[in-house]
Amino acid sequence: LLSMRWYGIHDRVSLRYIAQIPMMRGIVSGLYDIPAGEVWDKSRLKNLKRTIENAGLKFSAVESIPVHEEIKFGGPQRDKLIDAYCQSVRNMGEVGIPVLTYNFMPIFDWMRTDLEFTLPDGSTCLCYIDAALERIDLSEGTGDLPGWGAAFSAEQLAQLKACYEGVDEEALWKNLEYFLKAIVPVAEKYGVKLAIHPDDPPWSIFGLPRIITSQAALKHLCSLVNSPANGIALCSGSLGADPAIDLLAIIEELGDRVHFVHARNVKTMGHRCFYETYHADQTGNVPLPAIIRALYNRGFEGPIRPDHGRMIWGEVGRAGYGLYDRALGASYITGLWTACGEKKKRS
Ligand code: DNO
Repeated sequence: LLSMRWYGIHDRVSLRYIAQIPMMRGIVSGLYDIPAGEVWDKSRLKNLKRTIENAGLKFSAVESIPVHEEIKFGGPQRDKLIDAYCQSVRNMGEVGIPVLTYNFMPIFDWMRTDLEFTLPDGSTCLCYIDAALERIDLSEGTGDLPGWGAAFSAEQLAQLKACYEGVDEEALWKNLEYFLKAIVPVAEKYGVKLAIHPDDPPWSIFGLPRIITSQAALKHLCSLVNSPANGIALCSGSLGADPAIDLLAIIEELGDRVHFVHARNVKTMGHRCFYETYHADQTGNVPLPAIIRALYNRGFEGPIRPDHGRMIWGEVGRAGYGLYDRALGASYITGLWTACGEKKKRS
């Protein structure tokens, strides 16, 4: 189900424009004003769904209900917070939204060091350079840290970081397992497929542990609670930033647990150094044609969305989430998908 991420009525990219992209069918969205830890209200989810459906599209996935830090570091309030999370999942299921993506990255979500990296053709894209990350000074808080949506003051950040002292990868896995044991049965019962988003980039940053960083990790996650509802979001760009990760092998091994696909491309410039190139770049790290074929052959029917695009044609907007380059990405995905069907018809 070809989908596009939409940030709600304040998104500069309107639902009407998204619906004009050929073959576009679904919307990935969420209630972005609700703080982590609070229940996502059923009537608000219903309203959002109605708005999306009025544009002729389906609400194909929630991205994301944030997992409260206490759940991740295993704080004293976690049971209460997990209950609230379960309630949001129930509400989603009752409203009829089939997929939920979430992540388990401590404190920071996706991270880049430059949101306007200029390419030779004059377009700009997101990029990550490890050495530049090391130069980032967090002593004043997160400020306008590239790639990071929420802002923390210096005190908040210090407090949070202190909570993670002693939380190593093993402890983080334990906390993830604890969380999954509570939410997977609820998701299963209410018809929601969970899709964990890999860590982006898939390595530790700012000294914090990151665990969803490899094929083995994804496999381990699936085995922690062995239910079809406990799955993954195959984010080709996040995983593709590490050339050691074989995206096709992941589909081969865990294809039945891939519930959501973020399709994009990256190009490495060195160790832990990459920029986000256009979707169709055959010289990028991500073999999108082969990935789409593998998904097609496995009968993948979940939402697939173009991911971060470059800023092209003078567009201004949310870095990675403009209309034009993502629309090109969507059309590229459509072309690849259609070609798989044609090939099948001929053979
Ligand atoms: C970035 C997104 C991520 C993603 C979350 C999922 O553009 O792919 O922020 O939504 O990690 O929980």
